[in-house]
Amino acid sequence: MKNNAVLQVGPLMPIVQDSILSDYGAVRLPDSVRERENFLRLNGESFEIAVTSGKVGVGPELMRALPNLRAVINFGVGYDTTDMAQAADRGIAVSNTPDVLNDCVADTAIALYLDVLRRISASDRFVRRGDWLSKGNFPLATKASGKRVGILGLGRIGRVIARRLEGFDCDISYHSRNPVEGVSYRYEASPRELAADCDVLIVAAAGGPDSAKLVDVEVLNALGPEGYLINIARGSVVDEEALVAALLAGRLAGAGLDVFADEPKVPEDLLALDNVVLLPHLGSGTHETRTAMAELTLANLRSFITTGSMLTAVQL
Ligand code: 8YV
Repeated sequence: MKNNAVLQVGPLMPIVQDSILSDYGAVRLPDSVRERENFLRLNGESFEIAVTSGKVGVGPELMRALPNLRAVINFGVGYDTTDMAQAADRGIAVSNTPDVLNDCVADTAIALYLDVLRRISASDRFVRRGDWLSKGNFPLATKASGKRVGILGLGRIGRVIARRLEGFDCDISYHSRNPVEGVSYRYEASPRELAADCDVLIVAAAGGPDSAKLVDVEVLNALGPEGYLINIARGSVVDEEALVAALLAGRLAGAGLDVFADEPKVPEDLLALDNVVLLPHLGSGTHETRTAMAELTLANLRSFITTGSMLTAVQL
């Protein structure tokens, strides 16, 4: 590998950033659009490897400006911000950080599930406002145990969520592109059928063009005014406008959202709703898991540089 062949795209955890700088002399892509254009015109040809995060990725234009790119090393399991079609066309390898975050993302889904149904955050606000003193008892919530839960996307994370929900005696169904072998959960043929047959719909499908707005107005209507939506996957999987409209009109009982269509922007209308729990995309955000993700990111980089292959390459 030549000098200056590793490009850092976007902010990374300090341990990743420090290590790619000290071990491989990585250069950081400027953040400002003008500086970036100039930088890429002068240096674009020298980079063979981009290290990035799921939040930023290597989009179509940047990828085109890196004609000798051979690998994208992605911090995060989701790689929907990277132009996978172009990567496949050009034979650019892409790695991600699967499995090490399953527990924490699944825990986040369960936290949202319990919070939205039992109204934990809303009741915390109730106590802080002094309403317990002035208004008396907090209104009754919805039982969380024993519910019918539909999981959209029974992949690595979806399966861990399902396992956790077994402990709550839930009746679990799912929809994925294909039925998953070796699971006892009920398969539903479409997102709409899944939504029609459950009390709580949990979105755990990967983002990207194939899953864009999979949860649309029809799916939300099928979930109905007694139904709850939880999304720990990507904002793009849900038609956010339709979701906000359904919540405002009472056509949905509530929602727990860790992800949004245009992060870090959250639709203004949601801020005033007490039946919605809003998290700042923290699914994998624990010291333990982020450290494991950082280690896997660096291991993929090391492996690509020394052997030409990655430990956890994405199938192109
Ligand atoms: C990360 C995530 O916060 O792994 C993912 O796909 O969404 C989160 O774990 C994010 O990707 C880090 O950039």
